[in-house]
Amino acid sequence: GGFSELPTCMQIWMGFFFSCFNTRLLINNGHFSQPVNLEEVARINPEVKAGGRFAPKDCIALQKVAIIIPFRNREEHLKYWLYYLHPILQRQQLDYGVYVINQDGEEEFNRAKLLNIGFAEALKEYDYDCFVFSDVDLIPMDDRNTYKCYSQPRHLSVSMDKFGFRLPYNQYFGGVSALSKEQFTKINGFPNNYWGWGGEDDDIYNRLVFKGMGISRPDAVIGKCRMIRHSRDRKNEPNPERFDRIAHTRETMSSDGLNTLSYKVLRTDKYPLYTKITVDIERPCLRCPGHLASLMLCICWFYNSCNEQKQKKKKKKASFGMPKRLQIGWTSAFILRIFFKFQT
Ligand SMILES: [Mn+2]
Repeated sequence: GGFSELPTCMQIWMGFFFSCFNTRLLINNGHFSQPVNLEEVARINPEVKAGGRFAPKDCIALQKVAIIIPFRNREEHLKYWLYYLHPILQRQQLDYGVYVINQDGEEEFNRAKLLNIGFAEALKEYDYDCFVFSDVDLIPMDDRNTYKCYSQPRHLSVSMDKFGFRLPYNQYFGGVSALSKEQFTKINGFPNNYWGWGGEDDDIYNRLVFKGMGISRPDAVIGKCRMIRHSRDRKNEPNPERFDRIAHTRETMSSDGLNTLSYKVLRTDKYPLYTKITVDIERPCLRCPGHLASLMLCICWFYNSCNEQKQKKKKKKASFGMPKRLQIGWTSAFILRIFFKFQT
């Protein structure tokens, strides 16, 4: 028989009962204290292919799911995530791939932009129709919380231990969420301009509402999950602009998102349990000293060339064709630029 004769996958609830029991047991007893050995995890998940790809063998999965994890310096959490999630996702009989999008450099963390990049990069590799966006430190506690897409955008991490197993507020869309390709493109993806902690999830929520969609959620029991405890990361301070930005989603969503996404892939690593894509996410930074100096340089150069033309008309020749004050400005900008280039 050919591939096309395979039946469609059905989730087997009896297996689910035992497995969710297992997962709960492991998480409750372990509390993320025992170190995880990834070679061991790969050994006990032999069906997972290079780059963290899996598809059920004896049936056709209902959806092709890319799991996107925004990432920087959280190797320990990633190990736990892979250890817990690979068995769950296989039991859920998904055709899936795991993409860890690693932000290069020392700029403020930009979760939403990394998620956009994950969407774009995953699609280059395979014809995914569903995208699950997950923080690296969130582990579901119930197998029935399926990492797939629904007719409405799905919020999966609805009762986190961190918030006393409740939703912190009704509009909350952070943690783990799932959007189909259509839902994602309909809202022009996620915002690219949220640097630092907070706000981007509320912006995404606004986008969905403005495009006439509602949020689907599992119930509070199925939606239970644990967050691995951690202190705030360096370079992920609360974003002071976030309240202002959230208030203007309606105006900004069409000009900030998938259609304005720009980044550079620095490297792609195919590990046995995941694909790691390291990206330069190109912060447009006019306030940075280096950029400020470049800007001054540009202005001075323009000034200079304009002046030169004037001088030519007057047929008068001054040194560099510009006034003394500008000469000083130009030179100091040049020195500044070199100084900051070497400093950073
Ligand atoms: Mn966290």
